[in-house]
Amino acid sequence: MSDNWVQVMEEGAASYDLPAGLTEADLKQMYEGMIMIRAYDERALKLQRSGRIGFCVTSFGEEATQVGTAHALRPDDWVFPAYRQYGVPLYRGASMTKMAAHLFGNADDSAKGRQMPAHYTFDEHRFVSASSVIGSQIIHAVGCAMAIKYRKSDEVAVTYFGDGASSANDFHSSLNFAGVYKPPVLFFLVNNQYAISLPVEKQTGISELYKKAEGYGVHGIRVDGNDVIAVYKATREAAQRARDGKGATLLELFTYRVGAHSSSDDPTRYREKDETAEWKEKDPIERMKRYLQQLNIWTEEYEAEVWEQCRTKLSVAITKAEQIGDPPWESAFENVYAEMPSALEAQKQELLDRESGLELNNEGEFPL
Ligand SMILES: Cc1ncc(C[n+]2csc(CCOP(=O)(O)OP(=O)(O)O)c2C)c(N)n1
Repeated sequence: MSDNWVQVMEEGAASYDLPAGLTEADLKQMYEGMIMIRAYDERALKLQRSGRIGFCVTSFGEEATQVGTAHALRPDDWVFPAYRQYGVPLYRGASMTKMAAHLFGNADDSAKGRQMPAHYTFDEHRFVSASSVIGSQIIHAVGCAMAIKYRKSDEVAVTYFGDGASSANDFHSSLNFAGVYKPPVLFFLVNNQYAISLPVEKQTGISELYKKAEGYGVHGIRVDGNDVIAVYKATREAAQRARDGKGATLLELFTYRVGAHSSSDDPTRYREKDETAEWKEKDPIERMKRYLQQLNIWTEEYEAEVWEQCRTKLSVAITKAEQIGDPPWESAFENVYAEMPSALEAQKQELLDRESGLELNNEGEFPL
């Protein structure tokens, strides 16, 4: 394996010195964080399959890429995610009620029901609205990092995107810019080996994606993305480099998308069961569990309690979110102008007037 490969935990259960600064409490926190994401995904998928929400995205098997990075960052670092990193605000302590509000797109949703479901945004956690336009968030992160640099602050901006996005124009422009100006930005290339149904080898000519960094003068490393401690260690070092003014790092977090692309996808139509089964064996949560067992800080009771707490938290938040109801129509007019232009004010008034005496019809007239 090349010098650029970062792994801490062996897939079995070997013993290693913990990276500097990590305590047993940190290990447990990361373990519990991964279980929270797993429980969240299981519940979201059930809600979608039972018709209570319209759509969701899951990240089965990719929990370590979110928790390992989040644990290494500071709360004031800026996050520009794709749609599969909701585990990061969860880990930063986002309210579960707000998370659930977004699943339902209800009046309490921070995006007010205007974003796609599963595209969370949290101002208070510096978690910028998730981008569905593949790769567009990479440029935003570089812009944010330039602002940090101009202000001579020591925050970092980080962005997450997939293997598919590493073939998008925005990826190349961003890396080029970062190579020249050296802003404090981390590029988390989450290589889960698929862009929906397209396997990585069919969409890019290079198999080790971190090598794309070198062409732009950016430092690149490959990390075992199912090893939460390795992800933490690599992120911490890259963030320190960025804070020290040494510029960007591209971290290829090598993992596998065990679940479907989204609730609208059926991966059995384009990949072999054996392949998925093989990666299930490399489950990041199981791997961490073996590590905790080896350190004698894991018990059956602890495990059961963590799951119970996560599921209860979810149940409470979902019950509440389901009762809240849709955002009011007039909220669609908010948050664009500080002072609403008169033409828009008139449209808003017209909509409200019509709503009051309106019988809904199905003949194509707004509102349907
Ligand atoms: C610019 C753009 N092109 C195409 C799409 C359709 N699309 C949605 S998800 C996706 C695959 C992205 O794959 P990857 O970047 O590897 O991320 P992953 O979903 O595997 O996490 C595509 C092509 C889109 N949303 N935006």
